[in-house]
Amino acid sequence: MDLGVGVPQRVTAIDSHTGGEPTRIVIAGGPDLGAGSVAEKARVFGEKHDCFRRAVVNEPRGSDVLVGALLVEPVDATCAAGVIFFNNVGLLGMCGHGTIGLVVTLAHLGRIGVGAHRFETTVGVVTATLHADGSVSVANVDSFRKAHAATVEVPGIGPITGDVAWSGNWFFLVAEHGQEIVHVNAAALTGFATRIRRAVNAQGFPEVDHVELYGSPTQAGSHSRSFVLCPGGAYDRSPCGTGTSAKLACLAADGKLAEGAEWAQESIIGSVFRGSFRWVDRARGIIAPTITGIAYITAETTLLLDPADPFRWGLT
Ligand code: PYC
Repeated sequence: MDLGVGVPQRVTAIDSHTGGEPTRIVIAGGPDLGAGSVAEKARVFGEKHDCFRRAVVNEPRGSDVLVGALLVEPVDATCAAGVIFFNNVGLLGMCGHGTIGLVVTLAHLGRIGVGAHRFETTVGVVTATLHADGSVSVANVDSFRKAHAATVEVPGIGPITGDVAWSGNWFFLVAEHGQEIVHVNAAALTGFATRIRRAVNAQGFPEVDHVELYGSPTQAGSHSRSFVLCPGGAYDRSPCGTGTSAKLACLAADGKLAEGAEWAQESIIGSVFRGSFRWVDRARGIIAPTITGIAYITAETTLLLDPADPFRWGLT
């Protein structure tokens, strides 16, 4: 129906989910971010095209849990693509579940096949391998623990002790929290972790944007189960690729997991990522983590941004 009020901008995207956590990959119709590295393009995206981010992942087209990814030209010619990850409140450095979704999306489009592929992200190059069984292993950026057993005073909760780690995003990882890591508790866990993050940010670690509460697994063969609070207040339905990488960095630093040994991390809904690490610099506690998971395509879609729609750029 042509109401004669203007031509909608068309944005082509592929939706997938990785262990229950959704990703929307924009493959055409995104803004021109100029030349430069993916980090430079991400800066332009954040400064000049934040409305596009909102339009793709926020309501009414998306939701708080949706992670978006914009395919861009890499400057590194060895890379299959450049990718900028984003969510309901801003840009993400790296995204493990999103990279698994990216690989499955590019395979679905016939652009890549089984084998190893390099991707330029905002925080460095990662290598993702599509296996013949459809699973994907992501060799994430170098990861490390920045602070061990940091205690913060959380108003209404009391002292909480955790580790701060980098794995493409910043995490505060907590073992002693007294919470049951079960899906029916998601709302309470979200509130609990949000209060912890506020205290962590105010008390020495302003960079932390993800909080990971972990505990005992519920499935045979798993080593841990976790709840991960994401920057915009949603919780990760997957075990979180960068969150599992951060966990591996802490296990490595504590000598609790040997180089090359497998770690199976369950999410709050029971999906599992398998991880392992290789030492990059043992003396400085820097590891190269690899995370394996599987993603499924859920939609091939064209988003329409109608100039007449007062909410075409999404809700803030
Ligand atoms: O898998 O790394 C991840 C991730 C980050 C935020 C949501 N998922």
